[in-house]
Amino acid sequence: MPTETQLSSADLMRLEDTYGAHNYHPMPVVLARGKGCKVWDVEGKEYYDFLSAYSAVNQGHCHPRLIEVVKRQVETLTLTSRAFYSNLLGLYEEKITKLFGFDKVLPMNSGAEGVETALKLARRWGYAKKRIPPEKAKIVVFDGNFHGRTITIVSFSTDPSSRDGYGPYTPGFITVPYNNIPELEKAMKDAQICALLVEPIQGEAGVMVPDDGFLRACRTICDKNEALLIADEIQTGLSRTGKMLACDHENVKPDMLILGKALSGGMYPVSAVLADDDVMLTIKPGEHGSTYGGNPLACALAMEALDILIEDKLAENAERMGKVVRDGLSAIKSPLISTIRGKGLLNAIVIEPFTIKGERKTAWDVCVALKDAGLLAKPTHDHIIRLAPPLVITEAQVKDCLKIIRGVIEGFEAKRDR
Ligand code: IF1
Repeated sequence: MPTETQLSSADLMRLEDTYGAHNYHPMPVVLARGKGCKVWDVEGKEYYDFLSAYSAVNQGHCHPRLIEVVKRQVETLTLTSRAFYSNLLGLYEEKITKLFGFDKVLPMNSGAEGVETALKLARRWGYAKKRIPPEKAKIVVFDGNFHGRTITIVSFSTDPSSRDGYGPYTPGFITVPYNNIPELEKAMKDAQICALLVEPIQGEAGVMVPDDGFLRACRTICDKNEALLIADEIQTGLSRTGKMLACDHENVKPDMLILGKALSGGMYPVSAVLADDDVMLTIKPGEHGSTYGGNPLACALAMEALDILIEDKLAENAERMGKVVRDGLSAIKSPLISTIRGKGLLNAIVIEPFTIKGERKTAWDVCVALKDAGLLAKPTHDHIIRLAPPLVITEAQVKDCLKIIRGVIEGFEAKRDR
């Protein structure tokens, strides 16, 4: 049996295809190493990572400070379960609640678990505090949403590829068009609504940036209708959009804040739901939890990951470098790029479908060409390419990446059918 180092990318892709579930269609690249904004494949080819594991490695791949924390903690104490107290959980809880301005935090693992936790808290609050009749609580969500892949979460997805074939579905969700305040205003009047769940920018939908004032309007409408505003900042949070939270662009304070992904800097699944006592204490001991939730390794990592964001001023860098990215993309002036949008270092380009020798080309083909040119990105839907490098990227690296993108776009421009 060849050793790991002797297996080629092709060998390893074949292994995944033979022995792994086919629940993904990855780009044809096999990564073996990462550092900062760079990753290397099995053959040693170097790439810029412009996906950042969907904003989980905001601090950059294998950040030295996070490696140190893992090394130290993994030899000390990794998991106690919540049957016992641990020496790091209280310190982490104090740090994160003071940082984001909430009374308490409920620590979980994956983002989806964080979202499920927030949905449970919202319903509990609806019954305990808003006096919604039992089993009648409703939660408003937006079309185009992506909040994870559990059955309850896909129950309110409007994306057939996420939702179809998983029924029967969890009831109690109302969908309104994203970025549509009049429709939201109407829907929220229902007295049985306990909460509104919103992504400040819809990542998976294609980096859909709502109008200025949209989040502020969500806040106002929730206040007017005695409903909780839940912000899913799993992808937009933790400096990605140029502020610590995307909600900060409009000075909006949600009633519940959900974090994940970069909360551990790409080292380990760590998520969190933050809320004030009025909401958080509606769940009593033994009524919710998770084996790994708030474990010492997760706490140590999350505290360091938050410090890195602040001390390395990654939100400020994301703001500055995001402008360089969008200006550079606008300067490419190709009919292949119909739209450029985003905030901070969460950006996307929309590719106009085109043909070469009569063969239809999509964003996937552009991403394969970008890969061959040394930049990794992945399309969301057929025609949108998300561009989200680690927030540690330098201006020189951004300029380097813009050159790569320009070269690929101009290459297709020269070959496409007129
Ligand atoms: C996959 C998408 C992005 C999220 C928001 C909750 C979660 C996510 C706003 C759930 C997770 C991930 C899931 C991952 C790919 C990626 C993704 F393409 F699926 F939709 F980023 F846009 N809220 N997003 O973005 O967090 O349970 O995954 O930790 O499923 O392939 P999770």
